[in-house]
Amino acid sequence: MASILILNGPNLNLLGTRQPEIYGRETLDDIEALCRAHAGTLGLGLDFAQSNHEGALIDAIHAARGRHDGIVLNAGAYTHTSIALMDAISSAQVPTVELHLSNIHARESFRHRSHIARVALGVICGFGAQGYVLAIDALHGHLERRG
Ligand code: CA2
Repeated sequence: MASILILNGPNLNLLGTRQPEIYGRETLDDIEALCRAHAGTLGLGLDFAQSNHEGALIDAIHAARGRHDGIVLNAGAYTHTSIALMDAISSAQVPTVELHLSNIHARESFRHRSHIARVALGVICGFGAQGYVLAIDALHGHLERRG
């Protein structure tokens, strides 16, 4: 059974408590349940994690090599700043879909740049919690085609 890792970065543990107009009303637990239900329908194994610490996210990406077939990464604000996360993804060589709840291109200019996009399979943003489902589908399609 193929297995994927859904990895969430800083402050995403606060989802559902503030700024619902930007990030939606779902909590991260709601999103995990959505992802588990969807992965189940596709026959995919799934691990779901969140950390506020850049190093812990890097460790999780390294650990995904050999354990997971793909990663859905919402790196939060580290998306816009972290070359270390970008290097972790390219060295782990695990296909990674970059994901954001909000449309980062419709927001402040500092959110327009992504270091992750450079090494990602593709990028999904602006569809709220449903974006996680879209990202799982994208990764699943990629893994199926790759065989
Ligand atoms: O839209 C996304 O998913 C982001 O990755 C979310 C990050 C932001 O820095 C990125 O530019 C885009 C921020 C996550 C903060 O989440 C909060 C949730 C509720 C209350 C406060 C922050």
